[in-house]
Amino acid sequence: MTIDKKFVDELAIVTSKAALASSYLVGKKDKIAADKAAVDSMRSDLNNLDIQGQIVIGEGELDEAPMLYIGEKLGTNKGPGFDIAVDPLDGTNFAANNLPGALSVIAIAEKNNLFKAPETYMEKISTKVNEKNVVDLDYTVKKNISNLSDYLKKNPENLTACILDRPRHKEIIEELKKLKVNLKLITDGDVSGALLVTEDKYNVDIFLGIGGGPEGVLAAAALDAYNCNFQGRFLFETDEDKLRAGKMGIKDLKRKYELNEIVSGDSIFCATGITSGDLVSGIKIEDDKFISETLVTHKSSNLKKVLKLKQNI
Ligand code: VTB
Repeated sequence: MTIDKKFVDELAIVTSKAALASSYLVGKKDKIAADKAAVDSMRSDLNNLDIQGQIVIGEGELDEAPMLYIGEKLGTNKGPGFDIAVDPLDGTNFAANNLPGALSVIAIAEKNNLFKAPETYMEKISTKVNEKNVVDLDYTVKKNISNLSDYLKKNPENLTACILDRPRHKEIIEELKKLKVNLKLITDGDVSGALLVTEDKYNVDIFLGIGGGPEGVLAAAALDAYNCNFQGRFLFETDEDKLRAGKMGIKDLKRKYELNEIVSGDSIFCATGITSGDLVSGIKIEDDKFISETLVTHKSSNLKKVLKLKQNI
């Protein structure tokens, strides 16, 4: 089964309108308000689609998030059944502080084809090399860089690694520096970071490190359409995390997941720019219209493009 292509346009409109809603709060130093605007818009628009949707990656669980919580059913209850992953505002700090890279993101797959992940950290790795045993989450940084360098026939000093700039990555960053690999350090927004391996124009060869699990699942959907490699391992640290994981049916808490264990079958991914960033430009308002740019992918039709829309406000 494949997902009808019409949903690409419908979902791009959903993320565009969520991005517009959030764009009014850009630079207002209020992360919560900027997020809420995107959440409210996304929820009401998803509810108007003829789908039987269910949130598998959302704003948290029912007890902590009143809207777009994991398990929430969305749509008119007519039409195909979808698993839905949302990050209505990826990069809340970017939006609050008017910095580049805030996105509104959705991914969908056919029912039971998206990994149901609790909100925890995830150790991740992505590259455009989709060959087994070149880059692997279980290898050392040194081995991954050496393999990647051999495979791409590029010296380590000509490779670039993207990683969240966090104290927890001190050792990885030190090792990359020792290997003379160029760094692209990002302060937030690791959906976008993981996607920088998809095209040569971004000049990123490998994305690695620990970021949000939900962001990992979202990125995996787009990386699948680009035929890139992705592996992730959820990190369940607290007893509460472990309990939640158990409730969600995760038995092996240390398991390394391959991309197609996270997203399988057909999928659609849409990421609209709120502020301009590496992937897409932010919302622009012209008179009573707004212009949005959305990175869209649809696996079965091999669609990967930036969709520019001009819509009435
Ligand atoms: C990343 C990033 C997000 O969280 O997943 C990061 O993509 C990981 O958490 O934009 P820490 O900030 O705790 O390192 C965000 O920064 C915010 O959700």
